[in-house]
Amino acid sequence: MPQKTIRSKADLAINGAPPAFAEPLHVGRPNIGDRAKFLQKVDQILDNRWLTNNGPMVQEFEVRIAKHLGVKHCVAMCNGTVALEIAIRALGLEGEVIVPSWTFVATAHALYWQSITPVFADIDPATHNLDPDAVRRMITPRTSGIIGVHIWGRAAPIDELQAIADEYGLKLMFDAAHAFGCSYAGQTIGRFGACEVLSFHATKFFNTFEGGAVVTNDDKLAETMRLMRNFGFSGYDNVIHPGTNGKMIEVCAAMGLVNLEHIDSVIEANHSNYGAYQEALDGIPSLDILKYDELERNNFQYIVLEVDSDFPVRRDEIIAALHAENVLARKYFWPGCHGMQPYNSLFPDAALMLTNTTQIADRVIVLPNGTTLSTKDVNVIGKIIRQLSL
Ligand code: T4K
Repeated sequence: MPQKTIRSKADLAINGAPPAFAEPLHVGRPNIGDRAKFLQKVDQILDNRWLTNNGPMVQEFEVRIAKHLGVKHCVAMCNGTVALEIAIRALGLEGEVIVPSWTFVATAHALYWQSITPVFADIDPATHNLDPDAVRRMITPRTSGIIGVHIWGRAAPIDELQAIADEYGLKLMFDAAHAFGCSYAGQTIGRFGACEVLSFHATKFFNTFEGGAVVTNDDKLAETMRLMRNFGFSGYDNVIHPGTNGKMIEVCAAMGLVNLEHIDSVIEANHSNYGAYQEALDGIPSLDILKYDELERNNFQYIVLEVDSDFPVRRDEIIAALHAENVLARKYFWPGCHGMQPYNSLFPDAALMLTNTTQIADRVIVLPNGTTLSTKDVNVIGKIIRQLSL
């Protein structure tokens, strides 16, 4: 609940006024479905004494997710990062893999963790997604694949990336951590490339506490990943493949099943807040709110602002002013993976090829969204930013 009215700069917390919100507003506050139904499922799990290892909740969850996305297989995992690692290994990626630097660091780490070099390609500043021409420029004889990321839930240039992959004989997969419930050319994301990886982390608009999945239409790939996530076991005492522990636990699947029932209302809340942000920020010069294609399905989870250099205060000052008001805005994914360790030591000159990434990284602000945020809250956040623009 907002605490004050903002009529002038003197009403801002950076100028000594009390904060607009008594409690912090987070980016990625979890959306939680029917608590009673969830607790009932937890009781069921405890009664069953079946807590993990492909239990009935996980099996039901996989069927429901696959159906929801219209794909043949959903292989549920303990989190999105392990799902990426397993997909990368199951596809046999090696040497170098082209990825955007403009993504959460897990995309790059999932490769590096397996001694594969992430090669960062630049993005299209209009979409924040991989620029196909930049991808072409980064191909070498060591390149084995491309991981496209549907950043903010807006689809990567899937057809162009597939054409490049086909031309050069590369594997193509997608990090769809942001894109659950989104579409590309009217088709639900989840069916593209060799496979797509989802994250159901607490901060995602649909969560299973921690969780992730690889979705694919490839029977063989799905079978391999099922083995890999459970130490390579095929029945008792019979290990037929190298593997790890990537299993989703029952209580996470239960959370997912309950939250899945509420998914439409979460998207509705996100969409409505997004509209409220558009109105609240309308007409502020040198400030843009990232647009979603209304012809596609979106989850509207990410409210992304871009601040031009001629905005009266710098991006970091806006963030500081918002934090003073208890609005914990973020600058995802600054500075880009290439600016983080170990990549900035390994590739100290990477920024030369990543001019759009660097520019975008210096401009973005991500604002809170979700079912815990009200239109009133959005209006107050809009007023704070408007005062900063004067
Ligand atoms: N690929 C992409 C493109 C991704 O964005 C991600 C994850 C992955 C792969 C990997 O998927 P996972 O392995 O995570 O399933 C957060 C999340 O931890 C991460 O899942 C997510 N992307 C990333 C975009 O955001 P941090 O380091 O920013 O998290 P943190 O702890 O700062 O939390 C964010 C905000 O949410 C804070 O203000 C606190 C609030 N919060 C957080 C949690 C966990 C809550 O209010 N309640 C909570 O339970 O990475």
